[in-house]
Order: sequence, then C-alpha cells, then structure tokens
Amino acid sequence: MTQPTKLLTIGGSDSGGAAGIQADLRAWAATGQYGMSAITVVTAQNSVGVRALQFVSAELLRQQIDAVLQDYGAAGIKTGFIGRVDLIEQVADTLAAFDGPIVIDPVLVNHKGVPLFDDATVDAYRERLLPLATVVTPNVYEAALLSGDAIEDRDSAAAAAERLLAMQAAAVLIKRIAHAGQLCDVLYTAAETHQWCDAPIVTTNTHGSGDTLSALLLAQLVQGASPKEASAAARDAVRQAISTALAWKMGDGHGPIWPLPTPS
Ligand code: PXL
Repeated sequence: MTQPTKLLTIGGSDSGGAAGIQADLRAWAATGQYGMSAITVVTAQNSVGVRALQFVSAELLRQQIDAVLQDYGAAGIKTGFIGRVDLIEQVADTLAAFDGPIVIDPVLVNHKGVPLFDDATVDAYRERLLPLATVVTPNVYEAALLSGDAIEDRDSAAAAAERLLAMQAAAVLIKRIAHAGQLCDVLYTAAETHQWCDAPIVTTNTHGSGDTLSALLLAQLVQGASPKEASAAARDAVRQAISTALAWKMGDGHGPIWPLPTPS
C-alpha cells in the first residue's frame, strides 16, 4: 500500500487561489503529496489586489497545527505569510520540537519589494524562525530586510546570506539577484554556494511563484534531496509552471502560475 507523504503549510489564504496556502496545496497535488494547512490570515483578494484581511488568533493557529501534528503528523513543514509577532512566536513555539525539514518563506514585502510589516515582525523572523529553517527562501528585498543591509549585487547578497546563516538558518536561498542582465537564485550553506541564473521570463502571471517554489522545495527535501538538489528541482518546476500560464488572462491583474499539466 502506497500512500502520499504528508506536508503542512502554515500561511495565509488567498481567496483568489493564486498564492498562499492555495498555491502550496496545488503544488503538492502536482507532486503527489498530501497537503495540510494551518491558516494564519484570511485575505479577500484577487489578481488585482488585496481588499481586506483578518488574522486568526494565536490560540486558533496553535490548535490547527497541533490538530494536524498530533494525528496525521507531517514529514515536513513550510511557513508563508504570518505577518504578526504573536503568530510568529506561536509558530516558533509549536515547531520547536518538530524534527523534519522546515522551509521558511519569509513573506515580508509585496510584489514591488515594499515592506509589509514593522521592524518587530522582521526581528521576530530573525530571532524565532530563522533558527528553525532547513532552508530560508527570501527574495533580494526580504534578504536585505532580514540582514539589515541593502543588496545591490552578488557580493552584497553573499554578505547578507552570511548574516542569515549566522542567525542559525541551515541554508539560505536568495532569489532574483540581478546580474549581467539575468536573474540569479543563489543557495548558501556553511559548506557551499551554488547559483542558477536565467533570462527573466516576461509575464505578469507570477502571482504565487514564491509560495510554489518553497512548497516544491519542501516536497523534494522530505524525499531526501539535499538543499541544492531540492532548489534546482523546485526552480525548474516553477519555471515550467510560469511558462504554462504565461499568456493566460485569468483576471485583470497578476495571474497565477500552473504547476500541473497544461489544461486541454
Ligand atoms: O506570494 C506571497 C503571498 C503569500 N501568502 C498570501 C498572499 C501572498 C501574496 O499575495 O496573499 C496569503
């Protein structure tokens, strides 16, 4: 009897279905894994923007995570949009005893790179969540916020990654570092650095691509892939998912990507 690997995402609900836990569950459907979710915030949003949001209580978040872990259990956990210090602390307390891989996607900026939260939230990520990370997956803006220094090029990105490793993250994948007309994702561990560079794909349909990448990365880690192997496979799958939905017009704004087979 073969049954799917169980994975838990802790993040926000996107009513539009492109990002957040909806993106994670779809990514895991594509990899044949069983996705479970603990919701931090309910957003009312579509491809154009977020209209309203409401956070759950720290107690309800704890109950969701405990209910899942005390019965189903999980081979691995990822976090997405958390956005509030009390919820970050609750996640950190609840995950302290978890012994599988944990991917922390530090959702701290909007798609234009503008910070969404205050300094206390960034501090809570540094102090409570980074030490739990098997891999932390900031984009350049988030890496700059977490490290406290601007990132202009690959050298300043490497310096930022050093600081995040010093905060006890086991591996750091910094996404979308501009270099020589390309965008590079660079993985840093204590032992090695590895980079992947590509020409940018021109499309506005990238909503949820960061969520999907971190979900696919976790999907690989629980199967025994190294952070480097997992990052490579997740990047390839996200590029494929962006290509599939490249020309879609799902809504009036930033549309989703599609990690499943092309609809026919
Ligand atoms: O893509 C980051 C993200 C994560 N989680 C939720 C979101 C978004 C971006 O829109 O809405 C709930």
